Amino acid sequence: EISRIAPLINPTQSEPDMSQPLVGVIMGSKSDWTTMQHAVNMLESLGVPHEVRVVSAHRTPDLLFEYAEQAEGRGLQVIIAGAGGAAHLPGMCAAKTLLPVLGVPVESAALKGQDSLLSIVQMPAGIPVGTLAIGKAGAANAGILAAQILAPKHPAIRAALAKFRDEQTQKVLSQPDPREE
Ligand code: RP5
Repeated sequence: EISRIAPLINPTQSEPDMSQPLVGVIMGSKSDWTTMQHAVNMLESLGVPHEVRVVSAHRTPDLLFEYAEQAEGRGLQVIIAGAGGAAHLPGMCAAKTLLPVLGVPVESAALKGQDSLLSIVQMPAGIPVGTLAIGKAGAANAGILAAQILAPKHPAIRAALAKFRDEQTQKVLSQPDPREE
């Protein structure tokens, strides 16, 4: 019966406090920003409170452990970790937290990010990393997926996601001829 189905949105749930980050976006190097900015842009456009940090698994391993261990206690609910090459940042981060970790393989110069992808996606059973596509698409989708993880408890984020989907659909439908600008 319809009446037994809980409403999709509970109006009593509070809107996100923008001063309390819910998503931590970390990356192995400043050089990853060109890619990872697409995750951050998506979080911004969906109204998801977030923070951004360079945390390197091999150059600052103690900082990585500290960040991952403290993330949940600081109120984060999802971590997006981008790295390239021997990209162990997402996996090591996931090993030190119970928060869901989304991994973004950054496109490397030598192997076009296939090294990053395989390093991140091939986690042994027990410590999952939700791995996205290489590069810009993966970063943008990590931002969207983080918002989708948060959406059930945050009606404003859910509404932003619904609007984003609708606008994306309308954009395609309104330009059926690919030759038109
Ligand atoms: C990884 O090594 C980083 O995630 C980056 O993608 C790659 C290269 O880093 P830089 O040498 O540009 O700092 O740790």
